[in-house]
Amino acid sequence: MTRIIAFVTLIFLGFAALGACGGESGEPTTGSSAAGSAPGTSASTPKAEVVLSGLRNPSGVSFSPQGLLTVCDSGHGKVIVVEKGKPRDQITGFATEFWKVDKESGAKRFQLGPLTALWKDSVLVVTDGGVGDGAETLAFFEHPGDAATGRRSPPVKSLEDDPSKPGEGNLTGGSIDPNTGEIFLCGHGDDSKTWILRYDWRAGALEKWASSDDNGITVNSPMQTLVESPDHLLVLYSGAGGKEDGLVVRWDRKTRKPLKSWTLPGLVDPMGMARKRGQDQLYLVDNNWALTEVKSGKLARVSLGDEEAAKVEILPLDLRGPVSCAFGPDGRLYVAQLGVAIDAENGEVLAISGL
Ligand SMILES: [Ca+2]
Ligand SMILES: [Ca+2]
Repeated sequence: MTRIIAFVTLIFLGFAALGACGGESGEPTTGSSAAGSAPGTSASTPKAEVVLSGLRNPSGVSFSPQGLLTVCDSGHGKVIVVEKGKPRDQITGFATEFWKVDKESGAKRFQLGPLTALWKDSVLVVTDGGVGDGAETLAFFEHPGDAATGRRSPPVKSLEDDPSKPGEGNLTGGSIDPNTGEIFLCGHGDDSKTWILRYDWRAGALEKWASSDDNGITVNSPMQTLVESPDHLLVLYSGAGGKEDGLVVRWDRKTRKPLKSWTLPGLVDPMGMARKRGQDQLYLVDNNWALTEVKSGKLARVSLGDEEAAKVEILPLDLRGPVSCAFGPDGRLYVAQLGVAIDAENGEVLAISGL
């Protein structure tokens, strides 16, 4: 289990570290310079534009009902909203923690705070990954302000039959059902179970929705949920860091059982998943996780067919440690990525057109 925990943590860190880039001040900036496009690409190939930089280990990206880009600047412990091209601090003051502290040197790595931020109408729902497993909650905000002002859900504690196991943490990869408001999240606490979590508004509780391990899914590190339909939930697993073992699983929302899974040939550590309205295909970002550096990542167009393996088309685009992605109302794919280094102000969000 220790190995699994380490792995999950690595993946998580990679996710959080994604956004650290930017100006010397550490403040987020926006820019319009073209960046990230592979050389020799034509007008028909994807093009990337930097729309937000200066982030420290960024994490989840999403959009408000009004279409405003919403980003977890995780290492800075805040959530940023971009309106008319200008970033503003929406919620600040979240706790942060370092994922790894070297026992010998004391060196700290991967500063993490909020990992997912989603809107339910005018309420911003944020996970506070910067506290310990078993203490993490959802926080609800009706106005901009300090993290302490948010109403909190109860945390998800450890398994009842073994109090020694950690509670659920690293509440990441959230998605929301636009009709019911249900929120699904990936938990990284009890790795012997690898829970998918659900927030039920009526009950006001975050519950252990389904255990991947109990359902025969041995690949670890769920990183992104995606409400596919009233009947189906997709979950992306990135598996072991640096190993080509990622998986997409379609779950039956009524029975809470997996219906089908697909391997992802050519992808190493996929962490972000989005579907463009009106398209059947998925877009996945591959972080290509490593503990010591931020490696080149990939963007892939993925088709889930009848075969065991998904059809994976790698798109010609240079990414650096991508961790999360979401389509905006303008039809572009917004990708949060770590940038050239973790724990630095060089994380950014790219807007990718031509998909
Ligand atoms: Ca945590
Ligand atoms: Ca992997």
